[in-house]
Amino acid sequence: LSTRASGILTSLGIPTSGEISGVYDGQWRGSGDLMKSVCPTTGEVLARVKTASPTELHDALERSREAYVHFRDIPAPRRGEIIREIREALASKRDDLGALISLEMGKIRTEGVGEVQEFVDICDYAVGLSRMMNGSVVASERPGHTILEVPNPLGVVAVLSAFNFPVAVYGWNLALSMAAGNATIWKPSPTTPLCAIAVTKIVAGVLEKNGIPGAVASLVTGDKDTGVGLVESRDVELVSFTGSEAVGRSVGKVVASRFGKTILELGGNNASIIMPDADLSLAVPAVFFGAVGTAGQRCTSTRRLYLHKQVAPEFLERLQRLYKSVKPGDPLVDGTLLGPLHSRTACDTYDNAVQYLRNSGAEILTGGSQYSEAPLHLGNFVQPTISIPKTADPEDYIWKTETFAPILNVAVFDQLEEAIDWNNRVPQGLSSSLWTRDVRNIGKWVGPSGSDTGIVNVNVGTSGAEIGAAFGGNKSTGWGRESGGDSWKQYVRWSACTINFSDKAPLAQGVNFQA
Ligand code: UN1
Repeated sequence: LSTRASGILTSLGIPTSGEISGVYDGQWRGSGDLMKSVCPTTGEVLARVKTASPTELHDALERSREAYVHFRDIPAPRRGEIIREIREALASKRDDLGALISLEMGKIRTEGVGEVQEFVDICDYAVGLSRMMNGSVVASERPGHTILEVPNPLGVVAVLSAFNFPVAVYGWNLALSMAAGNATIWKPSPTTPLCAIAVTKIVAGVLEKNGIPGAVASLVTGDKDTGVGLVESRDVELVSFTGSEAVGRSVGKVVASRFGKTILELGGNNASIIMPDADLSLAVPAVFFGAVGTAGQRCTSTRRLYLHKQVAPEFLERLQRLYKSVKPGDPLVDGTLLGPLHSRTACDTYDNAVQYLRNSGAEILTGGSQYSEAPLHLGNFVQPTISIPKTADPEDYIWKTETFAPILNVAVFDQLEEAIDWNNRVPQGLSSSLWTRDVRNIGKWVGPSGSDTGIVNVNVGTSGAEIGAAFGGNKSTGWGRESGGDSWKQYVRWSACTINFSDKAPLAQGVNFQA
């Protein structure tokens, strides 16, 4: 192992040789297939991880159920205290864990550290929530009656997370799920097992110290079969899935067929719209970050840019200047803005998308190929690309397809209504952003005839949401919300309790049923 990699692993208590256990439910083990963690920057094999065998998955689910039964009776503010300790433990490892994210996933260091910060933030939020998950008292129509709406713990929550946010998205789910009194079982992306192991070690340390069963936060690394096992299990009340639309569709169906609950965070195909009165000194860098940040591998990445015809030439000129200044490199080196794509497959997807653009007559303004010079040839480096497709028709394949790579497609519009129509006429509905200083445009954009996405920004890019608001999308992005807002309400079971404190037992609606 390179010294760079072994330093990071050691700082997080991960062995630097041999096979690493990728299953935790109070005890570490793993006797299933071996899974490799590969560094996307250098191609170095970072570790071999022992995944969950079918029996181990089954056992982990059983331990999770037992842990839930224990945990649900602990008062929520006490659960909050444990979350606060997890927050402290994560914060003390912020830099090391951030570096591991850069090493294994490929995002640049400041974004890796930012992801840990996002986990810390949601823990803070959940600590507060642990004293505020309020039900309500409803006025009854019957004398001497009271109706309570009571949130109770739900059960076992499975989190199936993606490679692009290997830490934060689990954090959103774990923090709320714990505050709500559930046990959580995590199946991370098969290509980022080390991030999951490092996080689970930190969380497990706090649970063990508090005498809480470790299976309150279980980990089962594995491939598709492990995911299917969780999704099909009747012992899992809620499945929170982040990933592709194709897989999400099947997760949604399977869980619905057993009457389980889902949160689905699937594809994004996010647009920024630039009005003639936009402040370009803010809008250009924001689009640059939205499209090139994380090498275009956020669900919220900017993939479509709609420019008003009055500003289009200047905007593109300024944007291209930023694109040309970007140097690809090791994401762990300070100052690098462009790391690798996460996998070789992603490079192929990028190549195919660029080829399709070329074949269909698009103009490639900048980018369009992989970086092949040493040492970049060892990793999955591709040039951020701006293209002007031949058609602006949102129903065209180019516009309605999410490509998980730094490719930005541009079209020019005349009227805001037209741009909003283009924004909305794709299958996905995660994030969108309008750049203007005119309040009338803002009113339209955020209102009933405005953007139909789950995240609707003004003078803020499509990506980089804070944890305080609910995160999620509409249409083929799936349904459900994570992180802030009312998201916690999905992690509990609601009971409507009508209580009769009186000496009479009247029926609702004045129904008379006397024999
Ligand atoms: C994702 O890409 O799945 O809003 C999550 C953002 C981040 C989270 C993205 N806070 O870009």
